[in-house]
Amino acid sequence: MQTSTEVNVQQKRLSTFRRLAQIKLVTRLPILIFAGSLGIACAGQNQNDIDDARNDRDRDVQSEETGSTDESSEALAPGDPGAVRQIASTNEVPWGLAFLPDGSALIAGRNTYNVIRVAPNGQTAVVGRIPNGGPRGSEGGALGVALSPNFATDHWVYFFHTAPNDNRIVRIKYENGQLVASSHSVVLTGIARASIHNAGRLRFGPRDNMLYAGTGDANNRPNSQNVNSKNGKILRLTPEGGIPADNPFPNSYTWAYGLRDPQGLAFDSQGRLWVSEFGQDTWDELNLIQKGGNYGWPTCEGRCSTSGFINPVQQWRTSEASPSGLAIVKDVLYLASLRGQRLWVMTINGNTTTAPRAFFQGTYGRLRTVEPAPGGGLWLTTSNNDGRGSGAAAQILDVALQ
Ligand SMILES: [Ca+2]
Repeated sequence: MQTSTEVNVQQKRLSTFRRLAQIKLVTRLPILIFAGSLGIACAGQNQNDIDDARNDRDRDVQSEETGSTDESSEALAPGDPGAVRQIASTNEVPWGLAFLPDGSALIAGRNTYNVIRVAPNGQTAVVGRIPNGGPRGSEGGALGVALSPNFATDHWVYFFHTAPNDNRIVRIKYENGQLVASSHSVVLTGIARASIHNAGRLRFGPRDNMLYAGTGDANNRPNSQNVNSKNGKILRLTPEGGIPADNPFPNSYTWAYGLRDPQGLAFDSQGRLWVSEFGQDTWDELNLIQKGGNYGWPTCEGRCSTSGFINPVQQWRTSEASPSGLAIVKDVLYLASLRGQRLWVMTINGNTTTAPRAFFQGTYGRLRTVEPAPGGGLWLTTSNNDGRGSGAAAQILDVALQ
């Protein structure tokens, strides 16, 4: 734990802009609780990596990339982010985040394979560790987290993680405030692992109770167009790890393909799946997923006119997005951006969205995960300690919505 005094000392080390933002934050807080520092330092970084590392490579030109507008100083509309409260900070690198019925969240520590529970009052505890974690490279590790749709009775928590020889999905029961190590069971193996492009987000479909997983191309582009590869895909599987009978390709987990590194998945009020897509050097994407759809990678990055490919609904210069988490609340989409260091907000309108607007640009740094919170707002995690940012401890923020 840190006192408010210690917190303020830390804040004096921040840039002027960021310091002002933090002081504004503190004044909104009746209680500011910082959680324990439980993580370990990031593993060595491969500066040749493409995705997250673009932040490093292009930082010197980022100040010139001001094509978007920070809307936070303008009049707020319904669904816009409002007041921000810091719940906790941690030396873990938060990735997946799933809410428990009591309103606290289970968070995967990417680098340590620890699973931490964070309560809305900032109380934090390690509740277990994902076994069989492998050397994670730059972007692998403990990634997605999702609760079983029947969690109240079956207690299963699903994890997407890097293992020694693959990426895989496992499930572990969470009972009496702890992961039950003996319950660990493997759901799906054989997703190729790599230093980069591991994707990793997990979601259960709200209408079919099937498990959807975003997988990266594992830095091997042909994977994405091969429907029999588990990589570069949206996979759809039963909660036990089987292939659903109504999947679009025979004997395949593939639900959609032609993807590069889809780190964000979210379902809208119609049960449609939206996916954020980490592009290479030019365009990041927001895609509306169709069963069996081909989203174009590696032939296309961003919109193109190639027959048979489904174009993105929105696209961004990679300097302004490089997206990871995606959340939907009342059919407003929230896209967390790493290199772009902002939260993109847009409202679903039929098969498209309103023009994306940027919030928090430069205020909190790299944003990894955004999740709808039980109270109607969002929880948002920062990722400045993932080896690509300033090194500052990760923040877990509660964001009120208008
Ligand atoms: Ca695409």
